[in-house]
Amino acid sequence: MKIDALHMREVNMPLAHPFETSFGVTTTRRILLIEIEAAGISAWGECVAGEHPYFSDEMVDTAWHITETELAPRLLNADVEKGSDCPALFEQVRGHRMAKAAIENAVWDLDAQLQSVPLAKLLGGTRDIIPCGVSIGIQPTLVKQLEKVETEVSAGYQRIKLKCKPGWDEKVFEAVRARWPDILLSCDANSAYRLSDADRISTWDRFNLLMIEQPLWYDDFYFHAGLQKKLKTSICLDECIRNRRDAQAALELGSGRIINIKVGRVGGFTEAIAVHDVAQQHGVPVWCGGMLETGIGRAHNIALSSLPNFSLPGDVSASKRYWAEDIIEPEVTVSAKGEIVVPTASGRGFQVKRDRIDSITVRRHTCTPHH
Ligand code: OSB
Ligand code: MG
Repeated sequence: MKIDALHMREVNMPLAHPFETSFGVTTTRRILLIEIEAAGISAWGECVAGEHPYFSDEMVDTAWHITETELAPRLLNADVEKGSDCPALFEQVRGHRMAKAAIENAVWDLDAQLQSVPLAKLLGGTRDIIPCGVSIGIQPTLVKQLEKVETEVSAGYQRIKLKCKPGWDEKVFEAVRARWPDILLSCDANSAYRLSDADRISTWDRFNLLMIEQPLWYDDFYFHAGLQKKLKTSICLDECIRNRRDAQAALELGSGRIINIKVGRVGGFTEAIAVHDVAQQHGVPVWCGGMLETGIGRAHNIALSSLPNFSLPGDVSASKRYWAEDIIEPEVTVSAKGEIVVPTASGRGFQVKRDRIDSITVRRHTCTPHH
């Protein structure tokens, strides 16, 4: 495929509600979007790097720099046929997986459109509908936290995940379980605990959580194995799984029994599918994580979630939970049963609202091939 241009743009979008995790509060998202133009078609990718290097070592500005100076030139001066050609093209550049993923995913989107197949099918998806959960941020008060859970349980979401940190954990789980003894409930610590907390964490078995997500250091899966041995509750790995080798090593070590796959965190759809396959070979279920994406990243997450081993509800929820107005149409909606229908139209299956994107764009840059 001959790529005519790669357009980078940064959009700024205020979240409908601030989102607090153990590493900080987000009120407005700064998001790098990638648009690839080829054969008169326009394909999109979203970079999930955050405003600060707090979740991972990437952030919007490093992704912008690496995209402009390293990745876009490699893409534009190569002859890629499909998304899975991208990892080899970008191999010389170490790390920067979220920046790489945004481009690779746009190439998959392009390929799906050129072949007139749904992106989900191109990725190997088999599900027509996907089960959805929500990730609820840390709230200012316990009363507000319970109100949020009430809202999402009533909306039909199939799994509730509570963000937690030392000082905002047991009392919250206790209160939520007292009111909803039977819901599928999990927590996500985003690396806020240390080995000295292990005994206390092991008492959380009494809350019957589906999983405890990334309790220890963001770059560790060795010490997580020791913690998992002390728990009845499954550990779910997020931050520490960067690629299929990490997944294999972590599962061989017994570091967790569930993996959260974020396509940006592992560097693109090719690696995300590989992690999915490794987990499946180990009999370990996966689910699709979220990074407060716009509709473009969300559409890609829906397509990925249609793969067979995405058997647990993901953090893929409705557009309106995040944005007053999304940048795609139709917006992503979730049924009263907590399900999203996987689109059957060609490509990502959601139209991009270009006027809306233009109106929130704060910087742009176009890269073209050398002649
Ligand atoms: O750890 O899953 C996480 C958001 C930003 C950074 C990290 C995480 C999250 C979420 C939100 O949990 C998931 C969503 O997009 O709804
Ligand atoms: Mg997480």
